Amino acid sequence: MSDAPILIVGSYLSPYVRKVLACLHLKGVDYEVDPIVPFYGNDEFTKLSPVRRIPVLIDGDVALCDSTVICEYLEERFPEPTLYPEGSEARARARWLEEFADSRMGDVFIWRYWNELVIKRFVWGEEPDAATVSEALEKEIPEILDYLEGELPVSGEGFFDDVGIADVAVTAFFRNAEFTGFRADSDRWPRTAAFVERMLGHDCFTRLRPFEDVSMRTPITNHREAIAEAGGPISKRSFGLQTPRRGVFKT
Ligand SMILES: N[C@@H](CCC(=O)N[C@@H](CS)C(=O)NCC(=O)O)C(=O)O
Repeated sequence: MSDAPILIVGSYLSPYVRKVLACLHLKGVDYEVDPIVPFYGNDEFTKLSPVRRIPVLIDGDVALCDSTVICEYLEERFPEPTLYPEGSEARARARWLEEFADSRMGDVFIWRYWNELVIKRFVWGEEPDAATVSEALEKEIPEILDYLEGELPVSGEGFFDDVGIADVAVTAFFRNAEFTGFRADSDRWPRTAAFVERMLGHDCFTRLRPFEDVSMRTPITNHREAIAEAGGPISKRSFGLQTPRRGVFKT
């Protein structure tokens, strides 16, 4: 196994990258980041990530795509502290909550809401579609929050005894929501609102905030320099280009 630090390829603004970086922090593992927005990936990036999605992990000769695959690899490579609760039933439930976050929250928070308000404007120079944004805000996001409210045990507490994969995977999407001005209403979803507030205040997320903030206010092609200047662990190696191209999923 190589001694070089683990490299994570992907922007600090991606909830899937955030999930992986938070897990690396929970495990106390050092890493470097190549903070590319996926649409700006070069041909080498396509070889690593055939669907041109971030995050990608490079650990010596190992290269992996998909945040779930990466977090499971991290769990096996660095078993302590574990990201999963004890017992097969609880572990299966944690995996389901992670899957719900990655798929349904990803579809709504990122591909419906964030895509309209941020990606369309800042990557492609297009205007958002107001109907898609209001459907996300009025119907799709509330349905997700109703579900989470029913799954969280008590106001402010996490899904299991210790902070782990389910808490991290779910919370990662609320940081993107925060950037667009959305917060869960604490009267309507008290458990979820308190959980998100507590989790976003956890070290594993707060340490990422300065680099996320810099990424939000800097033109995409200058992210790497701006984050390095803010003290981020930026890699020498980059898989980025100066111009975007559409990914496989045609957003
Ligand atoms: N299931 C994947 C989803 C990753 C994903 O959708 N990443 C987004 C960034 S937030 C991406 O790379 N999108 C580019 C595209 O789909 O073209 C994971 O868990 O890593």
